[in-house]
Amino acid sequence: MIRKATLFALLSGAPSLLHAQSAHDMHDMATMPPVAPAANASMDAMPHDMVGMDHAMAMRGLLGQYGMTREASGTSWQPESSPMMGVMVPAGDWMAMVQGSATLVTDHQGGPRGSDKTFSQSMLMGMASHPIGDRGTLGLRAMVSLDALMGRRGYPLLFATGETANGREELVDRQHPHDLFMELAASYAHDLGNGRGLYLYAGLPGEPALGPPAFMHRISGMDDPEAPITHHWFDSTHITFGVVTAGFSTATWKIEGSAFKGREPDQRRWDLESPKLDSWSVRAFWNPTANVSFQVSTGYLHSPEQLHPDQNEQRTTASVSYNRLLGNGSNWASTIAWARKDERPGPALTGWLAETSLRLRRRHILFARAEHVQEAELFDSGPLHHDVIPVSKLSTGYAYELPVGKAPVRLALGGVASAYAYPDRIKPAYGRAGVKSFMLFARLRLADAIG
Ligand SMILES: [Cu+2]
Repeated sequence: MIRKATLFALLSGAPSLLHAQSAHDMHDMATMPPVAPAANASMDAMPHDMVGMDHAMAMRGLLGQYGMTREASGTSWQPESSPMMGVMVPAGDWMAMVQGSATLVTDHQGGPRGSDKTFSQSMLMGMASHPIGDRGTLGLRAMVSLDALMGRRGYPLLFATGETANGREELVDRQHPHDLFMELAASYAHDLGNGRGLYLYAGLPGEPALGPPAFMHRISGMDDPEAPITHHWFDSTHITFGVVTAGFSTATWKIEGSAFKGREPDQRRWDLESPKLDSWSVRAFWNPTANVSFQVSTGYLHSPEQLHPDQNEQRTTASVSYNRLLGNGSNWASTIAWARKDERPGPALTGWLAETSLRLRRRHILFARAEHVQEAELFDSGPLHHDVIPVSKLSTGYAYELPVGKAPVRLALGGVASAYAYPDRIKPAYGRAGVKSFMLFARLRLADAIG
């Protein structure tokens, strides 16, 4: 996390990105409350000695007239008080930022269907914006991942389903790797005045207007090295090969619609896939205060699964995220989300998720995630094939985070443990009782600390 103070320092022409001292000098500024949306959501309201008018423009979001900390993955919103992630890069009259993390994980999933694996997860994202005329903003985003190094079968994760490793079998009790290209997107935003604006976003790949911000990009979820087992209920569309989104926003709410490719990425994770616009979604966000973000969305996914090409899906989600800066490098972020997948033809499957992450004094990170989901893909044959099976999972974790020298990089060392509840009829497959899993991890993240 880069502290807002560091950001101001960099924008004000601090000579070196690696000059960590500035963060300490401006510690008090870092605990400043975030910009209130009601104040026209701009930095203009700030005292002039903190950030000049020129730089105020650079702090705005890519897609609208509000602080850039409101923007999460794709075109999604999060609470504007969310800590700034990443490192600002001086780039002439462009505003540019880099985000990234790399995590080494040792994974043990318990019970007869569990297994062990050590693997790496990674993400590097660059974003840049440039004004066009008086009222326009051009935005560019590129995000890559080396997750595919873990192999096509991804990593063991009990009760995770979705996508395929070989084009023939479903991945079950495994989390698929993410594609090398997670996002290559461009946007144009047009300021209509009074905090209102229109925007257009296109990506190959990109993220359509469906679901809450993707788990690895939302503050409440990014500390947990596990993917949620509800990933294919909420945010599995975060890498979609072909997306066009248009939206309208005000200071506190927005509505947007997407046309996109319904098919999930295939098992070849290193390539770009051909685009299509055969699916649609609509989504609304309401951020009534800097600390809260509500989301509702629904989308039609045409033939999402390569192994069930005749099946379509209507996916509906609702979520609320809450973030609070606690001062002294502490922050508390939480998300509660609900989703329903109507498989057509097929069952209607509900998923719930609640997660929270508490960071204390830039050192201690406590996080937890609870999920409840109706699964229909755990058994690909036998009497339980296509049975709808309710599964609950609870994960709790801790990490100790420390700076790495004077670089804007933080090292976190931590672990997460998970326990489950599931019906008797699947106990022969998953274990009688007390199945537990854990992961130990070491993560480097490009970031300073929380404001
Ligand atoms: Cu994913």
